[in-house]
Amino acid sequence: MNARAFFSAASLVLAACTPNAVGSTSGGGGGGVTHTVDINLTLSQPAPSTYGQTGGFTPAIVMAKVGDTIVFKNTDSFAHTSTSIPVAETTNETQFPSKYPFNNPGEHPLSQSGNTLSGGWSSGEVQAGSTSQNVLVDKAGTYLFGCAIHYGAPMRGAIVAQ
Ligand SMILES: [Cu+2]
Repeated sequence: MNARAFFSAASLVLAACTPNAVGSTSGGGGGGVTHTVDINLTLSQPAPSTYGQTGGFTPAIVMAKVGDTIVFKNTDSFAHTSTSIPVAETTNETQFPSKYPFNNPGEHPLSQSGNTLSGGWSSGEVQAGSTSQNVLVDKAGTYLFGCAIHYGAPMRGAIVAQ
């Protein structure tokens, strides 16, 4: 790695730790921390990950512990959702499905439902400037999610809970 590349990498790490940077972790005390995931299709460009292409969410991969809370904040200028992808839709449970995964019978991703990782959730439409319901990190595992409006963009992310 040359000096310039190293400096860029170091800057990214610093940005990730700055309280005002998009996406943040706060709280603590008795009940775990709150991870705020920024929703912004323009800001968060597609990027490769072990789960396939992510995009639209920052951080795209959230590392969390059981007892933590996840909230999704829309800093974009139009509506998005954060909607869990049913495990049955994924490939080996670790790859974003290529086909739209949110049209299963009884699923209404544009309405808010669920508040745990293991139970599945959808924020419903989160308007510009608004924040989703709290989603509890209730069980260890890998949870893939996406935006039900712009899944193909791609707008996809993952939560890894330990
Ligand atoms: Cu969207």
